[in-house]
Formats: sequence, C-alpha cells, structure tokens
Amino acid sequence: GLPIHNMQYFQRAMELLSCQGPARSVDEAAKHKYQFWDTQPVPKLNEVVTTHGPIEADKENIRQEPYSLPQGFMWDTLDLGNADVLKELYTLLNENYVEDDYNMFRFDYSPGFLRWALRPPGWLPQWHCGVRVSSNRKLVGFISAVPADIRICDTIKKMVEINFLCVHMKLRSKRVAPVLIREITRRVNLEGVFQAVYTAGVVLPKPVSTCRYWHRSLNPRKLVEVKFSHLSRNMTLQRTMKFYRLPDSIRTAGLRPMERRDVPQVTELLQKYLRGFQLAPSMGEEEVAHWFLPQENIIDTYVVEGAGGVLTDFTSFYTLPSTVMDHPLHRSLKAAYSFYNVHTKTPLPDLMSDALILAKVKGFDVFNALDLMENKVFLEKLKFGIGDGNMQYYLYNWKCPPMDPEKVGLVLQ
Ligand code: MYA
Repeated sequence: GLPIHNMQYFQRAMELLSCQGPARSVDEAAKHKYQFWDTQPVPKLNEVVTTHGPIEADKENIRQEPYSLPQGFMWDTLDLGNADVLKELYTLLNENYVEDDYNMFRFDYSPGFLRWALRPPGWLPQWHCGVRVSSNRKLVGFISAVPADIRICDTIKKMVEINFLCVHMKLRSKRVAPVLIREITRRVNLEGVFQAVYTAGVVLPKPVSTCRYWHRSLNPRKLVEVKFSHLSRNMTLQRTMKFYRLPDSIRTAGLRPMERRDVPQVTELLQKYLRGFQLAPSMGEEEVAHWFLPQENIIDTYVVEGAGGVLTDFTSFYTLPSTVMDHPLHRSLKAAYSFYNVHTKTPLPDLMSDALILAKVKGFDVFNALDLMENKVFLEKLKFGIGDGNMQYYLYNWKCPPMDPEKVGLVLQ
C-alpha cells in the first residue's frame, strides 16, 4: 500500500540528499567521489575520450591468492550443475538482486535462465564466484563472468561479460562489492583476459553508451493493478485495453520457431547484421546455438523461412519475470525482453509486431526493449512507452569514444 511506498520514496530522497548510494544520473554522479572506481582502469567521468585502445597493458604477473574477505566470510566457486547450488543462487538473487527505483519490483531470474546465462560455450567454473558465511555456509554474495568475443569499433577482443553482481541486503555498504569485482578481475586475468563489458542501472566511470528501456503493455489491466503503469488522463481501463489490443495470430508468412538445423543460417544473418554496429558480440555457430535455440520460459527465437528454405529474418526475446513486492493479489510480472532481431526482408516493425503477438499468446504481461540497434524505428509505432532509468554500458580497461544507443549491438541478460 501507499504508506510503505511513501517510506520508500522518502528513503530514496534521503539517499539523494546525503549523496549516499550509487548515482542514477550523470549530474548526481559528477558530485560523487568514486573511492573504488577511481583506482580502476576506466576513464574518469569528466574525461573526454577520443582514442581507442587498452588503458593498461596486459599484466605479466597475476596475484595467485584470492583477495581477503571480511572476517567470517569465505569464497566458494558455485557448481551450477548441482541443482541445490543453482537453487541457492536463485534464492540469493530472488531476494537481493536488482529492484526498480521505487522498490516495487525485483528481478526473478529462474534457475534454468541462470544456467543458460552462466554456462555459454567456454564457461569456467571459477568464474561463478560466490561468497558464503563461514559458520553456516549461507550464500550472501555473487559475481559472474562469461567469455565473449566482443567487437568494439574495428577491434575484436576476447573479453568477459560481467553480470549478476549481488551482495545480500544485510551486508550492503560494507565495501564487499569492490572485493568481488577485484576477485573476478583476478580470476579473469589468470586466464589471459584483460577486458570486460558490463551494464548497470547506476552511473559509474564511465559509460560508453546510455540506453533506455521501453515497455509495451500486453496485459494493461494487470500492469495498472500492480502499478507498473497507470491510466493516462482521459483513458478508462476499457479504452486502454482496446488501445493495446493485438491480433490473435501472427502476420508474417513463414515465421516459425528456430530449430537446430537453422543454426548455420542464423549465424550468418547475425554476423552480417551486427557489422552495422560499433559494440557487438562476434558469435560462432556454437554460441548461436546456445543463445538462440528456444528453451521454454528462457529464450524464444522465431525465424522467417522464405522460398527454398532460405532464412531472411529472425526475432528473439528472453523470459525474465519480476517479483511484485507487497501486493495482495499479484506475485509476479511476466516480462519478455527483446534480444537480437535481424531483418533482411521483413520490415522490422512487422517482425516486432509478430514478436508482440507471440509474447501475448504466451501469457507475458509486458514486452521490454532497449532503444539500441534499430529499435527506435518500431518503439513508438508499436505503442511502447518510455521507461524511467537508464541502462549504462561499460567497458573495463578499454578506451573508446562514447556512442549513441543506435550504435550499440550488444544485449546482455
Ligand atoms: S549490475 C547489477 C548490480 N546488482 C544490483 O544492483 C543488485 C542489488 N544491489 C547489490 O547487490 C549491491 O548494492 C551491489 C553493491 C553489489 C550492487 N556495478 O559493497 P559496497 C560501487 C559496479 O559498499 P553495496 C551488474 O551485475 C559503488 O559505486 N560497481 O556497495 C554488473 C562503490 O564504488 P565507489 C558498483 O551496495 C556489475 C562500491 O561499489 C555497482 O553493498 C559490473 C560500493 O561497494 C554496480 N552495479 O554493493 C561490475 N553498484 O566507491 C564491474 C555499486 O567507487 C565489473 N557499485 O563509488 C568490472 C569488470 C571486472 C572484470 C574485469 C576483467 C578484465
């Protein structure tokens, strides 16, 4: 109810007034002293970057011992092939991971999703880095790295993608996050990798691009009930539902779920398409198979098959529900997130219109997309509304001038 949320607005207001907590805007960030980030190979926030390349040279000697945790905590490599351990990670994130600005929703990554996101080709166990309470082994912290070949402008680099940094609520503001970041850096350096890419809602030194989420209502009644959205002026619920109504079936001839035999053609389509962007992954067939073959309630990919079995387009979205905090009726918001969409024949808005229809039929409440790649050509047209809060893109130990969202061709989970 309202009193609780008023408290939360108050809490946020106090944070802002006292300059606590990570910054959410560039203005706020300008006043912040980055005790940790100022020691790292990243550009300063006020730095004007015009060159391309590493900030520091690859290290010759890498520290052999793990960094020290506060007394009473220990490192533990998580074996996500063990269902009990996977469930522990699921629970840590379900209870402590990313929330919206008003603490009404929290990401609810499913165990199967976490396995998909954290075990792509080339994954390493030591890059699933957990922190436990020594006495009772409770999992209270996590950070992960997965390998990826990333092209940044004209350079393809072996990098890692860093994700799922999480510290238990009861352990916040005790500088555990910097220890996790230093430790994953060490473990990645030990494998001869010195660059990383990551995204965050907060402003840190220094974003390479700033993207924004847009949201397309599929189930407006529920979105209003959980206060994800509100009725705009002069709009009744009935009119709102009519406004967002979608056809019952898809329009594009030849659109069907991706199958294993499609991997070579999808790889080719993706490789060609991603050449048009300045920050993008470079994926081989093995990676395309991993990231795109449909897995129920994890990843959906649909291809357009034309004459002679030639694939001309594909669209993909992943499943990431959010827990609705303190609501008497609704526990969960089912959200689809646009992943990679490649078009050579079907106009992108038509392809995405079908993605919306498919998501609606599958019971999603909302379809989310960032304003990157060519997404701006369909967002307004297909009735997406702009979200609050940004998605900042970062590179670790790589300088490159900032780029507009249209130039970003990378989507992380
Ligand atoms: S983004 C998702 C991050 N997770 C969440 O938002 C979940 C909910 N929040 C939490 O669990 C905690 O609040 C976290 C901070 C763990 C985020 N990225 O320990 P502290 C800086 C980087 O006292 P806590 C994702 O997963 C902050 O500015 N740094 O704070 C990508 C301050 O530094 P400075 C962050 O609140 C992660 C310091 O931490 C973030 O208890 C990419 C304070 O530490 C953030 N999201 O814990 C990580 N938030 O003093 C970087 C705060 O300088 C990877 N901070 O201001 C870098 C590449 C590494 C590999 C390199 C290989 C070559």
